[in-house]
Amino acid sequence: MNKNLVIGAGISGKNACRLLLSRKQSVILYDGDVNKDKAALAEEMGRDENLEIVLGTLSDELLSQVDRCIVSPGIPMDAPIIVQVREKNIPVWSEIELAYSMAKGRLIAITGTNGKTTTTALTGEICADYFESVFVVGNIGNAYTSEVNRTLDTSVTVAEVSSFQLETIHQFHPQISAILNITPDHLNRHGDMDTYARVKEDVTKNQTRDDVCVLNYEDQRLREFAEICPAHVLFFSSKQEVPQGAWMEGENLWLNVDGEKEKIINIHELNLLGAHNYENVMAAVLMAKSIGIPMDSICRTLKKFQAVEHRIEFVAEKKGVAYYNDSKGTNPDAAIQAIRAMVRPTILLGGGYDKGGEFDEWIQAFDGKVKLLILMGATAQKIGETAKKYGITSVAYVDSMEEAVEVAAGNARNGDAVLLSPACASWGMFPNYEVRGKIFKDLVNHLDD
Ligand code: UMA
Repeated sequence: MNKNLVIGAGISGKNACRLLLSRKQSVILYDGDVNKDKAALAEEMGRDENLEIVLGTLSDELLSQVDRCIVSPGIPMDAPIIVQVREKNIPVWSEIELAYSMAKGRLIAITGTNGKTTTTALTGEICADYFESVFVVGNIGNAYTSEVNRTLDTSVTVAEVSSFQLETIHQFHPQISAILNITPDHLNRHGDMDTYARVKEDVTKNQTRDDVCVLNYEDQRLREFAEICPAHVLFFSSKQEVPQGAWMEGENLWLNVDGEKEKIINIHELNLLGAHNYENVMAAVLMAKSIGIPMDSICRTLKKFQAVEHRIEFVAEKKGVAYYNDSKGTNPDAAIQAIRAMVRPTILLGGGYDKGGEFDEWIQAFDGKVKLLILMGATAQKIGETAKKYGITSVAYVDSMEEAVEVAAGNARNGDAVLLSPACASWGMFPNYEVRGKIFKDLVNHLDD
């Protein structure tokens, strides 16, 4: 009895496992992939006597020894192993719930469909420039459980949390939360928009009036959610002044949290492009102010902060063609922001894993800028059909990133841009969007100057 079952031997599962073993708890590490190397995995986990590794099928006998299940975010709630666990009434905890239950210090949790990674990285950097002990964790690629043993009572942890991670939280309680926006994504996992939105809103479920929640005023759903949000709400808006929060007016960002209007910064002092990024900056400033960081310190960090990798990232100029990597554009809404940020005629590389979404709005946002659409992956045909509906006929279908870059380079002329912004997840062709982006960058960097 009293064993933990950790499901998924990826970044989250392995770190959850290490954390539990460091606390002398017994763990069964389970992974559905029977092709994983069990011996190598055991070696990697330090051959602990409290650890048992199971691949493929988990026997009822082993399951009867389990009293808590820690689930990796990539495992859907209808996966057979989760059904098996739930039938036995074993509580299912998200990896971030486990981390939260053991971590010390204060927590900032950032969610939303797009902009999470940039906002988390920026908030983390603002905090790190002011506080002694700061950790940046979560969906950004650094499992929360990997840092728990280093947290102190004085620590501030800044977590990027996805809807997958929020699905199985229980006591998870950030002092400051942010929901940046909610647009369709991951509908194949969550079913419908309402369920997806509710999961995101759950980041606030244990918050009280003593806590802060930062919300996007321009998102109708979030503006309505503010009425029932249990935390004290601060808004940000790229369009209009808000009574409590931050907003953009002309070229300046403004703040009003204590009844005093205060200028944050002129947008030209930032190294980030586009209205969506100014929203991310405002959200980060509101969170930083709420945790007690003075404006002069916040502004120093804002002025030096650079865009994160894979998010409208400039790669290189080759033969007068500018190449951009937006591999993190894993849904239409994120990809819309990227195409809007382009000022040159653009060859656009898109397509990937099929999450069940629609591509109409993305294609409508092309605004005559896309001179060639190069498509790959499971969604290629669906995107191609949608493009045809809107009169876009300059479409090429390719089977690999190598071919995509070759076709792009062959068709690009001096003054054009080539943008990888797939509007789809990478799964099916790549293990994750980072690998997809790195392969793209590598291919671009090898093109002739
Ligand atoms: N597996 C099973 N059964 C299944 C599915 C997967 O056993 O039904 C196993 C796989 O064989 C693999 C392991 O589970 O060994 C992978 O687990 P995982 O998919 O949860 O991935 P991790 O490596 O733990 O990474 C996760 C996040 N991945 C996902 O949510 C899909 C990472 O976010 C995150 O950085 C990491 O935890 C640390 O917190 C990535 C992501 O794509 C960036 N996130 C999505 C997004 O941003 O859109 C939500």
